[in-house]
Amino acid sequence: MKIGITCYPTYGGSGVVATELGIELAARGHQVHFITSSQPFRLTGREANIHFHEVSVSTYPLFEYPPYDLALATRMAEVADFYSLDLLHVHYAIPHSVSALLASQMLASHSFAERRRNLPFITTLHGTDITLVGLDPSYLPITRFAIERSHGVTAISSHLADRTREAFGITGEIEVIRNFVNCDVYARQPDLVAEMRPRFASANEHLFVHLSNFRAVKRVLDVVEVFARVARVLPSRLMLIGDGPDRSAAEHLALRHGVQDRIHFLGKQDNVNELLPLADLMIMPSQMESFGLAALEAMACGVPAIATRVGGVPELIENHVNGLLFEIGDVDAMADGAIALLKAPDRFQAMSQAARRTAQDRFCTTRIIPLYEEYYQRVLDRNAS
Ligand code: GMT
Repeated sequence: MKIGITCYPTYGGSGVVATELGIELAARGHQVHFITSSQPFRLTGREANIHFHEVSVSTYPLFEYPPYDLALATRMAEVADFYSLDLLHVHYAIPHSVSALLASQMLASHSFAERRRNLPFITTLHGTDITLVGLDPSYLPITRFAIERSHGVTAISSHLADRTREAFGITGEIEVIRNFVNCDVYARQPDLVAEMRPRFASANEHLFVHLSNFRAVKRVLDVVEVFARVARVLPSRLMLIGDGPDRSAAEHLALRHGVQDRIHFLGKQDNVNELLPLADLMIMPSQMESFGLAALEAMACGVPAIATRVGGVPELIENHVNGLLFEIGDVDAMADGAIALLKAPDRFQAMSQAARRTAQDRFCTTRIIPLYEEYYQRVLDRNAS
């Protein structure tokens, strides 16, 4: 198939899923065209079967807000026409599904190209496009409209599919295709761990990790609170991977607790598959997670997560089996849970193995990518005229 993919190309779960999906589809022989504002950060630019089309938004003194959505719609239509794309797959509803709708309508009309073409588009909902941004009164009607007009809609968890039906009154089909991880790339390689771990923790210390875009919804301050409590009892270090609005507040809190020297603020990192396996436990105390891709990536590396019982997280983490679940903001219970687990090596080992097994058995690329291929075919068959 010839597939156009649009996503936010910078750091963030939806962009990661879109990029990894493109890479996996290309490896299976599909031609994948990324139509994005810059090259997605997990692409090297050297992958076979992957093409990148930059959306450039020209500015003009009159434009207080450069019209990215229109430039994107135009580029989508041009690329679809020139490369005879079979479909577009957009990740994150706002504004990508609206641009795709426009592109699809442009291609169906005589005014754009001599040959009218049918270009179905699929919208994948990731979370904040529905739960936060999409519910903003200024975005809700257009988001609902573009979702309803999509030729296919997928959601990354059952929770998000239900939430979309409730909040937007969507009655059409929403296919649940959960997030995935490449279990060969995300895996603990003992030699690499032995080489890299001493940079972050000594042999007698426990190592925690948190990975996010440091937005309020991630509750990074709770990560520091949990870690500070653990560090009072057990020799420990913390790797904070990512950057965003709450980073400086996290730094101040670390100073207040006197744990600043025990925390590695690593900023944005490309090689998270090499960093995650170094840790013992992940901390993901989010206010909301429609899925929790960061936890899945850690679990594939045998690193269970201490997480909150929110959104789609319980579809991934089974409490006391492959991780631990807590109520939002209960940092004391999270710290106590982590300490108790780390003091019981057999229980910790069993949980680490269960985490890896969950990733392999339920969320591996080999299991999930065919679901996308089948869904693409279904949408194409339905829309063949
Ligand atoms: O969590 C974010 O702020 C980023 C956001 C995104 O779209 O980039 O993440 C959402 O999509 C991820 C990939 O599908 C999910 O793993 C996250 O759970 C989801 N975030 C929220 O629902 C808050």
